Amino acid sequence: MSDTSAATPVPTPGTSTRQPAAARGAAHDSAFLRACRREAVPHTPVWFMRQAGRSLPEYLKVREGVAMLDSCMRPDLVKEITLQPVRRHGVDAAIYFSDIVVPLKAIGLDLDIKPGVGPVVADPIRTRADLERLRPLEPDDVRYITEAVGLLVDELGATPLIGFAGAPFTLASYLVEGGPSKNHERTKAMMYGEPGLWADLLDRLADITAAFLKVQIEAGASAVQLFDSWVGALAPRDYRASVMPASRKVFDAVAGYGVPRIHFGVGTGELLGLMGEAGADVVGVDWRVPLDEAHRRVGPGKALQGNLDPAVLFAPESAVRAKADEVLAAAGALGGTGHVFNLGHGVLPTTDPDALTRLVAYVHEATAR
Ligand code: 1CP
Repeated sequence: MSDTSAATPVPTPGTSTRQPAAARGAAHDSAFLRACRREAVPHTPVWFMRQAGRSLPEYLKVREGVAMLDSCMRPDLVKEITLQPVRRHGVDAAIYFSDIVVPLKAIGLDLDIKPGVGPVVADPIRTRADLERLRPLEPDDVRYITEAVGLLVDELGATPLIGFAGAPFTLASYLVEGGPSKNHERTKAMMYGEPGLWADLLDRLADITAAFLKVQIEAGASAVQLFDSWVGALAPRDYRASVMPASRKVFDAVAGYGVPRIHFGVGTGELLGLMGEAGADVVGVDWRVPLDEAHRRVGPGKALQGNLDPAVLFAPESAVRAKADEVLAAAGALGGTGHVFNLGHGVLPTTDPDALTRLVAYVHEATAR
């Protein structure tokens, strides 16, 4: 069900009166948004998950002495870090610099992002009483995001800005486990053992996630991506019964804005059809399933994003080009549009940034029409 009130966003008092839809207008005809809408494109658009951050020396420099979560709350830094890969690589879209745990921090949870580890939660969410700590997210909790998105949209002009959030399952995994997890034991124990509590947890996270995406869209983001990075740990039956309702709630909540909604996870070959069904306009595919097969699994009417193996960037340039050609050839199954070139997961931290720049130029050149 779509939230119809979402169609007429009300500017937050005290912020710019610029209409977000108008701000987005400059990017409307960009190759990226056209591909998401499956319209004809001048070339296949390219961006990279985790294009900002770790792999860039200029990122490491501006982050010196600033903790990860603190950097997410400083609009000046967010703007600079988001723009760095756009300037350097000439990618077709910017991804807003933040993290999937930012909305959880914003509602007051005691969590941190530990260098070399990832998000760590001081008191994990494991009981019904713990749910009370997951209060709704209000736009005022994340004013710095409204401000930073506004700064970015002004600066980016015709380059679209992608907003993002973590999906309920992936957020729940961090909250229940207390940090990164390989097997998601406690998360699955709750899902199978206390289905009522699990459903309520995911429902609260869906509301928080939807509110977080709305803030970014209302401030001017041109597209949104829902990262369900770890949902590939589930079988389709469990995904459909225990996760899809919450992810669908998020997609439905932002449907009224008309911005493309991208849905991404890792190891999700068996879930691709369901991830499309959850409400995505664009389905992100990791490197394990070729895009022609992914197209068959997702079905018509949806664009695909992906899917070069991030490790390929460590091979010589001729090999990178050959593997990029394979991705582009498989994307041919989509019929000439509806493909956003990306990696099958985030840029690995030790990737040579020049290899990324060369890849962008190569994809543009190879697909110029
Ligand atoms: O100090 C640092 O530089 C810490 C590294 C780092 C960075 C640069 C973290 C910690 N988060 C981020 C930024 C970030 N996180 C972005 C914006 C940058 C960009 O994409 O260009 C985005 C989109 C995310 C999203 C994110 N955070 C995801 C989903 C994406 C994915 O790769 O699957 C996940 C799972 C997280 C959690 C997280 N945050 C940071 C780390 C190291 C992790 C993963 C830890 C784990 O393995 O569980």
